Amino acid sequence: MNYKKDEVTNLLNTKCMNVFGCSIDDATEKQAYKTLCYVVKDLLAEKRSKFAKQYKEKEGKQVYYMSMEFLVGTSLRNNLYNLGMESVFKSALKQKKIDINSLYAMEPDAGLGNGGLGRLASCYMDAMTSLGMMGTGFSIRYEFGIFKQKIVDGWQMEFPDNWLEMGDVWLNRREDESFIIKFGGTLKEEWTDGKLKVTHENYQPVMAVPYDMYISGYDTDAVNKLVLWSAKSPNNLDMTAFSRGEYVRSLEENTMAEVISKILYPADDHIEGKRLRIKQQYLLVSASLQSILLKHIKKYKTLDNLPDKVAIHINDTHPALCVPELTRILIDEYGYDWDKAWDIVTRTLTYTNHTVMSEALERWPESLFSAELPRIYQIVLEINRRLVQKLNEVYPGDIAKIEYMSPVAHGEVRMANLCLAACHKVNGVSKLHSDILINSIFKDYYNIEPDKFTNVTNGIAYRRWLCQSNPELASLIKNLIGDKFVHDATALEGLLKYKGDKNVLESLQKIKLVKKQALAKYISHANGINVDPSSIFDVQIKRLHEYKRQLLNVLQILHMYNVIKDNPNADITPRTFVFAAKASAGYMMAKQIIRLISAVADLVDSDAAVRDKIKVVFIEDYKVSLAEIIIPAAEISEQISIAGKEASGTGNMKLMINGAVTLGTLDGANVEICEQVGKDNIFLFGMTAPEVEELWRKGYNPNFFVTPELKRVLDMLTSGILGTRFEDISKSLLTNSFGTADAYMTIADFESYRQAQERVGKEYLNRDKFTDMSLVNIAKAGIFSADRAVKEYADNIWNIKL
Ligand code: GPQ
Repeated sequence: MNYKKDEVTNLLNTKCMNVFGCSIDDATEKQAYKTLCYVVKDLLAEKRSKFAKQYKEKEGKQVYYMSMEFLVGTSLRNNLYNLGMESVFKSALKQKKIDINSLYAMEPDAGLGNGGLGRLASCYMDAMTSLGMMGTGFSIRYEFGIFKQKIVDGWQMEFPDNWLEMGDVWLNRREDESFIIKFGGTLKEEWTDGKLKVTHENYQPVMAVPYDMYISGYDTDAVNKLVLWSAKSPNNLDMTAFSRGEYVRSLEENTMAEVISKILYPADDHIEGKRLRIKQQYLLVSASLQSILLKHIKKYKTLDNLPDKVAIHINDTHPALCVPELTRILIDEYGYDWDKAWDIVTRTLTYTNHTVMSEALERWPESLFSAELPRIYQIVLEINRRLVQKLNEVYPGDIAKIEYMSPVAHGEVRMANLCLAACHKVNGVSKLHSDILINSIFKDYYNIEPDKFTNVTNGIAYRRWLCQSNPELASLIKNLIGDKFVHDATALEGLLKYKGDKNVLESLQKIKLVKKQALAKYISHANGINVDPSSIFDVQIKRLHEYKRQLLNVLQILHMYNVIKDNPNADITPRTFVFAAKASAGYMMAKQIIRLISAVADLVDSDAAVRDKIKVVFIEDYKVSLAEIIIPAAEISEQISIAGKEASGTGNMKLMINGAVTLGTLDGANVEICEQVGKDNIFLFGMTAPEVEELWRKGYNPNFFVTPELKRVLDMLTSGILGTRFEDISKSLLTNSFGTADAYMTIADFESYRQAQERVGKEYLNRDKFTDMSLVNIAKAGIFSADRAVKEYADNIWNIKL
């Protein structure tokens, strides 16, 4: 948008006067921050209204992206960048003696997600908008997002994240557009004129109130919306109870209703079968679908053409209730018969799977499901009945197979099967992951409907992760190859011609040093530790999960410690190991691993012979805005999950585009990163997914893989040298009860990892060669852009012409 400095100053003054009754000159810092956000929000609103009008006239198809998580992070800088107005605002504020960076620093992260899945949803909103698509995100306005993490004596402590205090500036409440959601109750069935009518009675109504957040895109006319539902008790409920003299109960029910959108469940890649969680899911699904259908009917006067005008995307199974809820609304509220309703449902819905781990595949006890959602349960049973009938024709008599594929079996409702039965497209999130889906867990569905399955490898909003968080690197790239890459990430390949160019390599090294210094400053402030910016910055930043194998990293550090202790003059390239990770609050093993990382950090630091060679830092409270500081400083990107378990990974892509070289297994999107950069520009180690499978089949006993070096390291876990004795961790690795020891094959991959780490240390010494690797990684990262991924969704899944 084109505004002059004086016009911006006027906007700020007027807004500040209207909201706070003072000019921007007299505003407190908090008032200045809010004023700035309100002004930016107004600009987005203006753009949005033009965009929506254009779109309405075009009658194009649009996407609704349903997700229980959107890890938005901060919005202010991103919005200004996208509007192309960062510098004009910066100078207008500067004139008022306000540093825009200090206002940026006041913005809390909107942490409405746990990790990769939620961040992906936000990256896709950015890309849809940048591509000019009409896309709306739907989620929940959690009053408390992902918890704040503090490390106290090495242990993770969780604190509530009250983000709304400063973060609500971006939200527009639209109370008038609320919907009633019905929980519990009973069903009354009546036959009239040969037609069954089901009435839902005695339910507890909860009101879903929408809050809009504008989503900007780069250099585009589009502005999209993320709609966040908040649960509220409908007032009439209080009044009836109140008038019966049940004052306390009425207030109790108030809080019961409002508790639904109170807090984000902090479990990642793992289900928690809690009653409140299914209520959250139904609130999201029912409110969103009611609003989509109402809007559609207003515009087209019919729902018959819903699949032509609307794609509704289910982001993992968390919003899988879309399947029965859309069926219900069409039948109960719009009078469709089953076949017609089901036809619309199946042609409208699509589904992405994000994991193959069985503990993350959602299933609900039938008893809980039917009590909370009686009508939905009834519809699920009918979907199941019809499906089983059909499967019986395809696989006559194969009871085991049919049971495996059923949405309802063994007293449970299985959400993935519900999606597979209903959605017309299903995708995994990397080539390897999508292959595993069709060859293993979803094989039986694939065999009957192969065309339903496809792959879309994940992508990232690289303008945030490169241009905004590493402007130094972005500007070097611009000087070398022009600015085409800001629109089209594949243009980064132009950098390849600078391979081996001394000047360019030196510039890259300088920029990396600047970013490492900035991170060192953050660490010194946050952890009180001084790290050496000339050491290798080796980072593993992601959720803490056993399958991601932070433990493998720590064991290797202990091994390096031993090497240095044995020979203080050993040829070890100085290294700073950076960890950042939140553990799900109830995940004890993950918390112990954090405790272990801290203990190893202390051990290393307390030893004069070691401390100058290796440093271990655990940075607390990992979140989007912290990732934006760590990633540009990274040189080694640890992507070391056991092969076959990490569906894709997206941190790997963010690190790569900032010039970090991957040290990883052939898992998830690492496989495609390797394809892009070639084996010489990545440090690979470990078993492949088929090798892992094969070893399980043969029978895995970790004890056979323990080398003398590793034995020494494992003994340290329990010897007392670390202060605490880590008996549980040691047992989880070694005690082979019922074949469950070392479930993530940390021990089997240790030796190969150790050797890869040795190579990293050696190759880093040849700075130009290493920087060349880094350059190739930047140049080849373009394919991992969210723009590319969203285009593939539009083409292959949503059937939207761009
Ligand atoms: N992922 Cl099922 C999550 O972050 N949370 C989840 O609950 C599930 C998956 C991740 C997955 O582990 C990563 O490999 C992916 O890159 C990411 O989703 C986005 O697809």
